[in-house]
Amino acid sequence: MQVELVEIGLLLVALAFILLFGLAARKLMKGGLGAGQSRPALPAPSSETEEERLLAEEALSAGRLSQPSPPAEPEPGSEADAAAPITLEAGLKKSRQGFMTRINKLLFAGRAMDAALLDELEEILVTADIGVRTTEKLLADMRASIGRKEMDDPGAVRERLKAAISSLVQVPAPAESPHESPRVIMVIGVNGVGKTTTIGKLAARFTSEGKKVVLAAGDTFRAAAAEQLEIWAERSGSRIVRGAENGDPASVIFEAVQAAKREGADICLADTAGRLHTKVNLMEELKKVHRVMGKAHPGAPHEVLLVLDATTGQNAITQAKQFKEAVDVTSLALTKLDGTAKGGVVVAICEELRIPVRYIGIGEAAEDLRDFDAAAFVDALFAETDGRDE
Ligand SMILES: Nc1nc2c(ncn2[C@@H]2O[C@H](COP(=O)(O)OP(=O)(O)OP(=O)(O)O)[C@@H](O)[C@H]2O)c(=O)[nH]1
Ligand SMILES: [Mg+2]
Repeated sequence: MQVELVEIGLLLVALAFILLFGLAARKLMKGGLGAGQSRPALPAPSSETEEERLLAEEALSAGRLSQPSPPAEPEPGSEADAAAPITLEAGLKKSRQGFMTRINKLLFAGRAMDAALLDELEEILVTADIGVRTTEKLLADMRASIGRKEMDDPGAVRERLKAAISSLVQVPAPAESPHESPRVIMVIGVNGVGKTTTIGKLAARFTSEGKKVVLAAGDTFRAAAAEQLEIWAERSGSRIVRGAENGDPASVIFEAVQAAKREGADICLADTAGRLHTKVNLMEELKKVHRVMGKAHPGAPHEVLLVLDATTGQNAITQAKQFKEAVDVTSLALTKLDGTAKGGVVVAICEELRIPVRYIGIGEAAEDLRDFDAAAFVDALFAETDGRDE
């Protein structure tokens, strides 16, 4: 009896084994994987039917579907959307919220366009860093151009204000004088305004246009400064010329301009240490750097780009005036406009300094440096966002 039970047990084990073996063999024949094997995950099944898939395969092999379909537009607010370059309208959101929203509320409140309302308008413009002088000029321009009937139409007053601001921010840039390559651009400004970042962004732009760029690490004051520039050089594929820490900035820049010349570069961007516009000795050093560049390459620097931080408001104007006394500032870059509600400072800068704003910074990434286009800037400032700014 015991022997019989053992025989039945063995028989059952053998049957189970045969069954398992059969199942495994079937799976293998269908293309399944054996133990220990791995294979990349298969694409998720699409919703297409077998017939549609065959038709698509046929079309592909016939060359009819050779172009991949364009990537879908990112969902607003999605991760992919966040990676997209910021638009000018988005970059100026804080300024719109800061003063355009207030202006709209004032103009469209159904009040009479009387002296009291104009006083309030004046106050909003002054606090948006347009400044007292520029605001007075703006309002005078508006009053001179607006008709009596238009005065009662808030939409018309808004348009007049937009036109008056537009005409103030148009500062024509002088034509570039012809010169031998490389074009040397000296970048100056007080501490932390965004000089090195602006150079990095410009280097990225120029190299993407196929230009050969040399960066001069003229900020020998801080070791981290050259390292920061080195990162931008790597990122943009530019060459960098560095000197010793605490070395003479003029000699590093001289060497860089000569290297750029020797190597047939198109552009040489020279970084300088941040300096307070009130420090006489530092402004003297800037004059020396400027002179030395001309010795390395006649006509250099071809452009002196003063970087101003928009968040510093009216102080930016004082800085510009003092830098201009030391060296001939030819153009301005206005950074961090994305971080201020007082973008009105652009209007004051254009009106008071009459130096062309060439670039504006609306973020920290390489693509967040934009050419300053007066019309596009005013359009973005006055953009009607249907409550999106609220
Ligand atoms: N949000 C924003 N940040 C900016 C912009 N431009 C520069 N920055 C940031 O401002 C900070 C200072 O920038 P830097 O380029 O180091 O300034 P710098 O003028 O070279 O500073 P120093 O060399 O110390 O005088 C960095 O954190 C930058 O990322 C801009 O347009 N928008
Ligand atoms: Mg710097």
